[in-house]
Amino acid sequence: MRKIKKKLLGAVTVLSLGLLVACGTGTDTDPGTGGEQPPEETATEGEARALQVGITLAEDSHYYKGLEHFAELVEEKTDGELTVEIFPNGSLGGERDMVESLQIGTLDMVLSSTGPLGSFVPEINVVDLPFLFENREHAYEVLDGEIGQDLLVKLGDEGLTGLAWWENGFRHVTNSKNPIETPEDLEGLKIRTMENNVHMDSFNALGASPTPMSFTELFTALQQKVVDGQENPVPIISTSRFYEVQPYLTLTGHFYSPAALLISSQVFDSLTESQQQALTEAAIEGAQFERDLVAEMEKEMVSDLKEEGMEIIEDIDKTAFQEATKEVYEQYSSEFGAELIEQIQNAAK
Ligand code: EAX
Repeated sequence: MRKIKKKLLGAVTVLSLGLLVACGTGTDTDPGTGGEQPPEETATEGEARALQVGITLAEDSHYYKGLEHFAELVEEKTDGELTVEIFPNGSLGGERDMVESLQIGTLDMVLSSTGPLGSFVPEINVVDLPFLFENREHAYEVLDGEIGQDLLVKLGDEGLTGLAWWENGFRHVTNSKNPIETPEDLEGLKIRTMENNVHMDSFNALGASPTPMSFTELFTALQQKVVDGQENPVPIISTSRFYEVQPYLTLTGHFYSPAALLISSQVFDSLTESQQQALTEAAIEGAQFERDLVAEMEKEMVSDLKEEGMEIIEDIDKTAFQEATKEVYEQYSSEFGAELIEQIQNAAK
């Protein structure tokens, strides 16, 4: 509880800290580049600095635990020059809001799903195509390889520095109406999706009525039956307690859901080169840790959800869902390039 209070207090000061960050850039001096700054402003190295990172998920989530590990790595690698403070539960806004805060420099970092990222870099949506990745290793191959790294670089044009790809895992459908075994069972159901065109078009193709909204509004929307269902990976269904308001879960695994660890480019550029390197290394090592954690949580939490009373439909014919979403590939192949989509599909080992 004390921790929560501290974090809320932190959230109140984050705006002013953000302003400090915005005003405080330019104090970093690289001895090799010009040396125009007056000597009294050259003190970034050795000065402690806290980086705030916002997430929509709860304190027992894979995001939070992964970021705790990341924070330790950052502190270690920078000898305490940089520390990381985590703001969970959407206390700093939804993912889209937080990404915008990074652009203007009022928030340092966010760990965000690809949900809203296509509004900033449309090409990123290619990884959101339904049934694109055969398994998580396939996704890592693509995201950690040239394709995924190019997508992170593209964020640079938007004032965002992509440090590494983390993950949420494969997404599954829950709802309060009826057990879903075939696409027909989704017919007419109002399913909350992320604010993501590919996701919305996929649920349209499945016959559902997709309703995009921020994660921060989702629990209440489910509880008040504004929507019938939603889709998320098992660790999120569990740690966000969706089982309290959603009796049915079908393991559709229809999208793989990556997460990008982003830092405001204004903030990143104000750090020393060694701090930048430490952050990047910690982000990549943190990704490994967080992905392992997701795998572990997925294994344990399916039975936890059963114990919480959810009816879990595990054995479905996925090809029916795959067939139904084929049109989304046709729709997007000119936008993303049929070749790129094929390249991603062929990366499966
Ligand atoms: O990044 O909005 C969602 O459903 C996401 O899975 C969540 O915010 C994690």
